[in-house]
Amino acid sequence: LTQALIFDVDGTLAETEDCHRRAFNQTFAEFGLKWQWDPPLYGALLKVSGGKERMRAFWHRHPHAVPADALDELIAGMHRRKTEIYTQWVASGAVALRPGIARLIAEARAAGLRLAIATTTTRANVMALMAGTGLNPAWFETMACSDDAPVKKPAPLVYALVLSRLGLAAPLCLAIEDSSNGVRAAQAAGIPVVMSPSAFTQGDNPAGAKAVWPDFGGVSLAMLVG
Ligand code: XBP
Ligand code: MG
Repeated sequence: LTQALIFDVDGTLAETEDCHRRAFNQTFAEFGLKWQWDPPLYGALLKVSGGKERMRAFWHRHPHAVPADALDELIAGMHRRKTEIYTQWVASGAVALRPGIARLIAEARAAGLRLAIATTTTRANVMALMAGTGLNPAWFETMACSDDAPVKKPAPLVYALVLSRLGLAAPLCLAIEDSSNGVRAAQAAGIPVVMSPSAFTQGDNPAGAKAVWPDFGGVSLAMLVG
């Protein structure tokens, strides 16, 4: 019997990735770099989870733009600025929750299920998204973010951390994801997982997900945990 729902954030709670993409691009321009990520390129870069890791992966394709010994500091600075831009946008309502998410969270709370967050994004991004979409952070018993789990999805670390904080065995939880990286992370932690691909993860391999839906609008709590 499922006792806890563990939600991914980016792509699952909301279609945040285009906001991330535009925040990266604004940052690159402010830092005087000629990097610009259009949607198809960003879709490919999303295979690397984590903003800092994504920028580093891109640099490996275009190493001439920045000398290697300047890279760590540049990426750290750009990631701080990107987080500033992104949090400002989402806190002021730039993205809405995906269909069905607010209802499922309300139904789960009413049914006494425990709620948690497992994400490879920065904690400040999660707090800003919740502020901008009317989710109360207090509804979530624990939120494991990149700040706590530096080895990112598809590694299971962030999910293992949530399990230990909840004090629950993996089969008593259900993970809710939008991407192949997320499904693989949950599965590697032993947690049953369902998936609804987001705009940027339509082509992702759903292998390992016990159900796949186009969105959560038609998904009842009984379908999730029944
Ligand atoms: C989401 C991500 C995040 C965001 C950027 O993956 O990969 O990196 O794109 O956030 P998931 P940061 O939904 O699987 O958690 O810039 O804060 O890293
Ligand atoms: Mg996601």
